[in-house]
Amino acid sequence: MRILIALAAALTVAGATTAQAAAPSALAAPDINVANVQAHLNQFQSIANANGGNRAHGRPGYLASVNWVKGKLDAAGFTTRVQSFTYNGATGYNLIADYPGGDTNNTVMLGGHLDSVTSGPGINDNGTGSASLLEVALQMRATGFQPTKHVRFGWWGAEELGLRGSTFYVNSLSTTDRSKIKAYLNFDMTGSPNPGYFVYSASGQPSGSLALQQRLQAGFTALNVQTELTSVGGRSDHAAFARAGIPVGGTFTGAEGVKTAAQAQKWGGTAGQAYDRCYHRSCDTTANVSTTALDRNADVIASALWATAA
Ligand code: DPN
Ligand code: ZN
Repeated sequence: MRILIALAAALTVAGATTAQAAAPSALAAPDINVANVQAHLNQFQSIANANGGNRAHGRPGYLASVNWVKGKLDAAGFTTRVQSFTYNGATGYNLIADYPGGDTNNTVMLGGHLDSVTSGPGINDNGTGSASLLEVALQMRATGFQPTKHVRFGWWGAEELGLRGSTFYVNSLSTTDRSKIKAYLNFDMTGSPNPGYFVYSASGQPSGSLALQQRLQAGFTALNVQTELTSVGGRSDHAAFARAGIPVGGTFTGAEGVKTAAQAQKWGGTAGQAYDRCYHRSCDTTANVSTTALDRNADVIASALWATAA
């Protein structure tokens, strides 16, 4: 009798385990569809085309980019806010989007800059990070992800003029609100045409950054992609968060730097050539993107978010 009960219990457990394995778990990060990310990039390109060829601070293509991303997030149920600031005699905008739910005392933030330089449409720099973050945000809702922690996204203005938007945002927070942000992940240039696979080094960053670095590395390992650590220092929007003592991390596929022979061996592409030959140029269009790098980084963003906010 006892044995029979134990056997029945074991069968039930086995059945439940099988059912769980067959159905997608609510906790597993989704595989981000790169075609959706590319569709967002096409939208950024169209916005630039319709607005004098760029999406730069103080130009109409920037605000059009903000409004378009905001519309997608509003439709998906995010709580959005446009934060204005002034720089160089022009109004700049940060777009902040909160995913409903989760413990706001334990907030995870992800962000990237939405502005381009004036010389081009800024599709790799930084349509890629912007579009990937948007798609990951939309997939949170689509998959019904209900993390324990609160999740907030930021699309920053005027990065190209000295990290102005992200700095303004961090400075605008009270000490209390700043302390509620437990992690910040930054994505700036994730589809370079001759890509490297770089993860921000936690060395010299606030304590807690190493866990983020390792989570991003694990995301690439799961895709069988080797990575290198890079010290991006103060070159992107994580800098203001790091200065405030918030753990930071991020990924990067390279800008004006040149791919070495050893890197071409492990990643493919062309040694002796820049990761992005169109960096800050008019040719930074939708043609200036590695779909493979874009896809891998979008998947890594999702896996890091699902693991960090769980
Ligand atoms: N932030 C990029 C730029 O505005 O030109 C370059 C960059 C991105 C550098 C990420 C390092 C890391
Ligand atoms: Zn740039």
